[in-house]
Amino acid sequence: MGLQAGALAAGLGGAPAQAASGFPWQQVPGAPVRLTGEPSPFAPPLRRTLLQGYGAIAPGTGSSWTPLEQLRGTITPAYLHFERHHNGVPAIDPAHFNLVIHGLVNRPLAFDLETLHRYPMVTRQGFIECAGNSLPNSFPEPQAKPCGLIHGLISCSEWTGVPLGLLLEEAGVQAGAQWMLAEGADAASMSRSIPLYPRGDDMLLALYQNGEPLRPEQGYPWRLFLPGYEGNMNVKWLRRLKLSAGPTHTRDETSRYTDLLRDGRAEQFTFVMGVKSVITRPSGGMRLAARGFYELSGLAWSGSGRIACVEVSADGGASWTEAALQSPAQDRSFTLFSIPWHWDGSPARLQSRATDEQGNTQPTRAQWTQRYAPGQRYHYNAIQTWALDAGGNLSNVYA
Ligand SMILES: Nc1nc2c(c(=O)[nH]1)N[C@H]1C(S)=C(S)[C@@H](COP(=O)(O)O)O[C@H]1N2
Ligand SMILES: [Mo]
Repeated sequence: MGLQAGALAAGLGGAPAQAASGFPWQQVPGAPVRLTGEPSPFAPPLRRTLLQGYGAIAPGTGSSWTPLEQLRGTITPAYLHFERHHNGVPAIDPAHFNLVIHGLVNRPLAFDLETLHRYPMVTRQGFIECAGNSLPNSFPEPQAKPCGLIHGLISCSEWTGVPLGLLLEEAGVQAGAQWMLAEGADAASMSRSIPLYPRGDDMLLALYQNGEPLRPEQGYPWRLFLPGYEGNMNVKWLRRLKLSAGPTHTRDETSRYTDLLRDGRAEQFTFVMGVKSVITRPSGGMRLAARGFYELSGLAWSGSGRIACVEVSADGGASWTEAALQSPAQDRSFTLFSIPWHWDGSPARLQSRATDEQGNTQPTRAQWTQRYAPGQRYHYNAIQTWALDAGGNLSNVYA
């Protein structure tokens, strides 16, 4: 499906006069330096889209979705990182806040911000994805939504913080402790049980996101960052970790996030997010102005490791071609892929299919729905199909 771009720019035409005289901005000094940067007023404004399921009754309970199709890169700017709050964003002053580690430990400890800053920190890139991401595609009928409103409950950042293992070691984890309860200091007291093994070494108490202190909506002054694990476990505004022998079975992990299977059983504790990819450009709601050259590009990620390969299809999965990975594939992070394509003006069905280094491959929608009971909403990672009609319009369809 490869093709050279060639001759997409306009010819010089009436422009020679300008080429000689220059642009008006070259005639006067530019604006002064300023304390903080802002996007250009001439660039299209970038916004998250809000979903507030309970309306004015509980405006803090809901989500905001990252406009994936308007961004291009592996790092989500902090002001566009998706949000998911179960009862609003608390305004925490770290002067009156600490993190307690207790339960099955030799020495219960409390850490404040100043103390935490004395510990060595590590930096790593990684995504956070809500278990409910892509949920609109689990509905029986395809929703006419843009990419970011289907798949935008994921964002990827560079996180910096204290390895949790250091703090746990200091408290002295007792032999019988296999799990810990993590509780947030928000009005939801959001709580999850987290196994200490086998991934304990990866866990981070994150204090910085993309180089700046966490923003309130991302958990200021600190949050858990558990690479590859479902978003909900990345507890924000963390107030305590209680070491325990087994899981606590909190409301947040029994009322939600379990997966109902076809045979009537339910799977609990699906921690690792599946392998997934989506073509962000072009995608649903966009329009191709003319036939000819296009670059199909998008994002791939997996909770199990690095992305090994992304294939793209323009015929609804009948044939596949391997896309180029545009960024070094990082462990449990966004990976960019792209592939050149020539649109001949006929209807097409654009798909991408990611495979990770563990050999996990994205299922088709039929495979995914066959595994789960009707009404299953969480952990949707099936292949996305964008239908392109002869008029150049793209929309979300089920293949
Ligand atoms: N304390 C607390 N932690 C929380 C939540 C919450 O409501 N309260 N939401 C969880 C959910 S469901 C997700 S998907 C992620 C979202 O993180 P973000 O808002 O930084 O994108 O945070 C998790 N941590
Ligand atoms: Mo979530």
